Amino acid sequence: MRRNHPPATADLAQLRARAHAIRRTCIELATGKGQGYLGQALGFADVMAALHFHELRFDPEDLAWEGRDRFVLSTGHYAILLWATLAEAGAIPREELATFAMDDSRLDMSTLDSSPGVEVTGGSLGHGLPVAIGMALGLRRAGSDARVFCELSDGECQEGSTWEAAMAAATFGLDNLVAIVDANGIQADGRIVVRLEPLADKWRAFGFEAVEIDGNDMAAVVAALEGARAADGRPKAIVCRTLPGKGVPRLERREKAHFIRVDPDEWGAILDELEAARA
Ligand SMILES: Cc1ncc(C[n+]2csc(CCOP(=O)(O)OP(=O)(O)O)c2C)c(N)n1
Repeated sequence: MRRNHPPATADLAQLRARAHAIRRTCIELATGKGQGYLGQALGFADVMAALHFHELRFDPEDLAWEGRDRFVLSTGHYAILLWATLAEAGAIPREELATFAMDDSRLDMSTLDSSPGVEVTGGSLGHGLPVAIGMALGLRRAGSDARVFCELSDGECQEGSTWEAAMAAATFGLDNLVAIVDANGIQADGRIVVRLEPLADKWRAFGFEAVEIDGNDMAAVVAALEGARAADGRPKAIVCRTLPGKGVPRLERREKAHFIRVDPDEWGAILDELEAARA
């Protein structure tokens, strides 16, 4: 049985509207807390919208449904984006968003194993892909046709564990695995410090079928996800170039966008800019 089966053709306007709503929720969550990992959330929102509302097979009413595709959010600090996406899908009640980052909330600043929709916690970077490979292998051995989508960051592409895992994925011929890299060009303290380029070629050299796209171009994101469906014995990688702060001009211009703190009265202007930029 397939629940939430992806539609045959993508409605790009609808997916863009989803991405906008997700961005809006991210800003509202950060506003409530007064700070947050908002830059990368806004940058990766288009990919999350396309993934959850076009590609991923899952049941918003039963996130633990066994036949689901697995989504591994390797960067646990992107949690705000996952909560916003799952709320948009109806998998998290909107009222619960008010508990964001509070003591005992399921919706923390980073993912917890008790959080909804979290396959594996991602606070310690560099572990998402290795775990995703175990999942993909396990699913295949169990005879499941479910796939595994693993988000990871360009910062994590500086970690050896990522490349060890990549080698294993190719060795096992895991064509049920899609690595989605958020190549946003930043890490904790500003620009990426270790040279990663040519990033897509590196994935190819490790045995992946890799494409590089503008991760803020909805048509390109959808095409890349659809292109990654081929059951050709090769794991897939989608390198998404994204813009931190996307959709809010004053945040797009920020040099340091890893963790956003603004004056309390600036949050309203940030939301206004999001709406104005879309109009
Ligand atoms: C193994 C590990 N080392 C360091 C950290 C601390 N840390 C948290 S976020 C972050 C930035 C990493 O950059 P990237 O993953 O590219 O994320 P982005 O800046 O795009 O959010 C770091 C170093 C961590 N969480 N885990």
